[in-house]
Amino acid sequence: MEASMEQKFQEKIDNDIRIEPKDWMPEKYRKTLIRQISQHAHSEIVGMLPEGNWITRAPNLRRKVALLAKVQDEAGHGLYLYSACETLGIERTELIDQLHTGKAKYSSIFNYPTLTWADMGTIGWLVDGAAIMNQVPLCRCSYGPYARAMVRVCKEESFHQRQGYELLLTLSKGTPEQKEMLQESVNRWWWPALMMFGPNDADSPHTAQSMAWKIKRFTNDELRQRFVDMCVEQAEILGVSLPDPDLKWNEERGHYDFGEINWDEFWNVVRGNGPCNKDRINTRVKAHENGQWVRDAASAYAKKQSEKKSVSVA
Ligand code: BYC
Repeated sequence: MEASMEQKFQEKIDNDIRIEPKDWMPEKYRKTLIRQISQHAHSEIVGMLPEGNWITRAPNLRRKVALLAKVQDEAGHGLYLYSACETLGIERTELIDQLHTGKAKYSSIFNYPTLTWADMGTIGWLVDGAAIMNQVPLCRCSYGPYARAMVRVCKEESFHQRQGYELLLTLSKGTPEQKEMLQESVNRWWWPALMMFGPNDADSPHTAQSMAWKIKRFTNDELRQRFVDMCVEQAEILGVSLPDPDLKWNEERGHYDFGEINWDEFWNVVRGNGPCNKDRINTRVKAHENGQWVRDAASAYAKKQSEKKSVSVA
């Protein structure tokens, strides 16, 4: 019985028919989606912290407004993604608890510190750039609510990437100190940005199954390669070098070759020992506790409204 349900499910996937919340799905598909979508939602929420640090220090009103809007967008992305995840039969409180207790992962990139103003531009260029590369194919993910959420997320991410690149372009035309700040920032973020795509395909336990289910449309290495190819030209326009002596065009492959990622550093950060992991989680837990009164007020209001409704129906 189960086998034929699974066959029908796979046929739908193979024919690019979306899976919706009430459709039958294998338990492993549901669990994989909960893992990936919640990790993604957590990344958006934790991702507000490195940039939030710089809102009060933005150099002018235009930059402050753009940065505020970007950080707010990320809160919104977290909320759509938590909602998409809840359609799989898990409560948001449980998801948030998994983040706070360290059971759920979030992107490694947000465990690095933002030391200079140039980091606001570099995050937009490289981190949002990598996010777009990874997320545009997710608009064609087989699970309907995730795919639909990603359409809006990607539109907003494109604005984030542009604001970052434009910020860096301004620095690239500035004083020698500004140019130096730009290069130093790119030097720190380049390798962590490449790590965002996850382990090499050979070491990725989930890729093969997620590709068969069309949750992922490209492998980690395919997306990473596209990202490197795209960045080289953009770096030239900015007049910065990318900190990789092995980066060079390979005529035969039609792609840039690049050096080996420091996977020890990657796994160390993923396991909770990066420069900012503890600080990020502590800050999130504190913010959540401080927001308890807002949740209480919202539930009290919702309860009052539903009482009023039931009185008027009666
Ligand atoms: N950091 O078999 P794999 C953003 C984990 S951008 C931490 O390849 P999968 C934003 C992985 O979870 C960032 N952990 O897994 C941008 C798995 O561990 P578990 C968020 C990582 O799922 C700007 C293990 O390593 N984007 O949101 O097939 C501003 C093996 O990996 C990382 C998304 O989440 C990492 N970098 O592929 C604000 C996009 N990489 O779960 C916000 C959606 C891997 O077995 N997610 N791991 O314990 C995806 O596309 C995929 O989940 C990944 C990983 C490509 C990230």
